Amino acid sequence: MLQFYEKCKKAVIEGDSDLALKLATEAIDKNKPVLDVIEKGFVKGIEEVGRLWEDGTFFLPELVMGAEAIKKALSLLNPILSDQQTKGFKKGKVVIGTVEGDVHDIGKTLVATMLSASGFEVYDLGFDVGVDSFIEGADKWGVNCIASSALLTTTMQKQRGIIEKLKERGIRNKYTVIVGGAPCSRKWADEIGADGYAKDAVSAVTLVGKLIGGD
Ligand code: B1M
Repeated sequence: MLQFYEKCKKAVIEGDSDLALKLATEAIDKNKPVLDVIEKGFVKGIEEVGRLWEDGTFFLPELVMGAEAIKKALSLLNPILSDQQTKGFKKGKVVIGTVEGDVHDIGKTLVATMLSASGFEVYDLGFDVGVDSFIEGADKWGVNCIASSALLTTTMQKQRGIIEKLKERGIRNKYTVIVGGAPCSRKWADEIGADGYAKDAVSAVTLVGKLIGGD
């Protein structure tokens, strides 16, 4: 299995979308554990791409190609992930998105998929989502939780913006607010007054379960 994960990782590092898609198809056909294939294979690949980009080995085209390769694989694997989980009654409603000015949506989509696979009703606003859109969505769908993802140290300030706007409107207590994304931390969540922080998709499910799902 390790060798298979390595192949997935390599396909993303090489920005080979066709191979990534082929490996995702093989994972499904051979009934491999989809979450492991994503996290131990494809995600390791995009993390390495990020590292190589940071140290100057890769340039923007390689970063984009790596992102396209993992997105191709996830377009097949995410729906399967949902189907593999048990679907029971809906535990609560969550609106999720990547904050304004930020197009990183791979991790956010994984979190959204895992939440809906775990029984939450999820409204995914996509990426580059303005503060007002989060709040309008929350209001429109009557959600319990507003979840925002930020991958840039600059855009994470928008997570603070969501909380400030809720306070300004006098509705802060109406929603549970959680944050996540690579530059975020428990400390950041405390600093901005969020109700919770999760470091990855699996802990996001546990966190939301504790906060709104009655777990
Ligand atoms: Co960009 N990028 N990028 N990028 N990119 C980072 C984030 C960076 C760390 C790379 C680096 O320097 N090593 C760096 C940010 C530096 C910083 O702010 N300190 C960076 C930069 C600088 C940029 C640009 C500015 C580059 C440029 O144009 N010069 C630009 C910004 C564009 C913009 O947003 N305005 C840019 C662009 C891009 C691409 C478009 C090419 C592409 C994104 C494609 C896409 O998402 N559709 C991209 C990618 C792929 C990355 C890296 C390599 C990988 C991100 C990723 O998908 N990881 C990234 C480096 C890295 O993170 N190692 C990098 C895999 C994903 C599964 O993990 O998103 O962390 P992640 O999600 C995890 C957890 O964080 C958590 O759960 C997920 C699953 O376990 N999580 C949550 C996420 N959201 C959550 C929400 C929750 C709970 C948990 O609750 C609400």
